[in-house]
Amino acid sequence: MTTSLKPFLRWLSALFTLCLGLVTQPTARAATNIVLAGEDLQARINAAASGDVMVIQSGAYGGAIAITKPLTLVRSGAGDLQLLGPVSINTAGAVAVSQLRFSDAINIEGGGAVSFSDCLVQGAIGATGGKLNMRRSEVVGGMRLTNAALTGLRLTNRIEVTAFAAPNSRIPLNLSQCTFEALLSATGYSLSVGYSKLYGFRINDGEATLVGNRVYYWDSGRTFSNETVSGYRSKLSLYNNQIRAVVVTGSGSLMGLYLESCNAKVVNNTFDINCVGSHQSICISCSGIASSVVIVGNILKPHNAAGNNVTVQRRLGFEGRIECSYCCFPPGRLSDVQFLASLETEPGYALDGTLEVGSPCRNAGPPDAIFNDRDGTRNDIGFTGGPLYNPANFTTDNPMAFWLDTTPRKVLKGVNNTIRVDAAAVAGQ
Ligand SMILES: [Ca+2]
Repeated sequence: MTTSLKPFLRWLSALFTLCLGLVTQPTARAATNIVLAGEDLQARINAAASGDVMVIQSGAYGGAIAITKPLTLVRSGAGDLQLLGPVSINTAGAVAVSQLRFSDAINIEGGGAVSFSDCLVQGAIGATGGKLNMRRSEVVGGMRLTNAALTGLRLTNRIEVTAFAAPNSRIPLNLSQCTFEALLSATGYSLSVGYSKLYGFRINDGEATLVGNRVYYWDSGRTFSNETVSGYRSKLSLYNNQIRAVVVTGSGSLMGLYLESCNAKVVNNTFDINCVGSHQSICISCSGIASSVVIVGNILKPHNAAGNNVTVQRRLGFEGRIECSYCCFPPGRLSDVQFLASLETEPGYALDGTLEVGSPCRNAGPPDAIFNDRDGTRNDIGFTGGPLYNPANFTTDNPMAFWLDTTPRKVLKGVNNTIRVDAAAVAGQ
């Protein structure tokens, strides 16, 4: 056997195994049920068999809807398909819904996999257990997850989203290219949030990786301390996030990142924290015990008219280690820590946060090649520096699929894996 054939034969073998897997699955015969406007949707759902597809004509359907078996609900026609009453989904199987508008709340139980594509949910979603998959959908009434996993792609949430599980349960919550217009807070979860817009973020007793996000906290007035991103007894990794906060009036500290008893890596982020009122603006505040905080290549710009601005704060009683290097902060800022190889000068960035041509942050980040920018030059300080900064990740409509032609077929967590792409997909695929 020639070496060049081996990958192909491995692929063929895998394909054969996959096909074998398919034919040995129970051969469910899903029927397609056409539901016409004016029909009793609940009665039609009751009459359908597990695994059936309901093709529902556009229109408004009243009454509460209960789904207690695996089903697929899709819209027929270009008009709005609206379910006016509350919807409950309670099955261990899979339910898939696409192009529906839900006027009321959705309650999900039973531990199954529920997916929404191109849906508008005007009420709240409550989910206990199981797994939610939401694509190109919008939720107006907020989400409350209890032990439920969530994968979101281009998911928009208009109000607060909370996820709750026992400490360090590590239930996955993965979001990319999403928009959260109010606080996203999770307890016990393992979050990965990439290339999304956030208003505020909080993790307790869990872990979170935030890459390439724009976090913008804004408030016209408040009377207590607040933080834009915060962690409590958690492990956090922040790469290439643009973290901005503006508070117009009020008293109390405004923080970009607040860490209490956390281990954190904070690499190549830009903090622009502006408490316009009379109190403190703080980029990073460290508190609690048993903490290790590594801060590398960040722009730290706390500012307000009163001049009470802190780059990195070590709060009273903090027990742990803080390492800061290759950062840039304007002159005259207060700090409780020492910075190594850093610049005390105006970072020079435009309104959108990207570096101006003459910015001193260019090629002034960590010099190790592993931090190099995508163009091969030395790391730029701030959110536009380093290998993970890629503005196209906010906009691509092309999902990518990888065939991992390695043995065994796996990608190691926490290790940089190189995936060679031999054939580019046709545009749009
Ligand atoms: Ca560079």
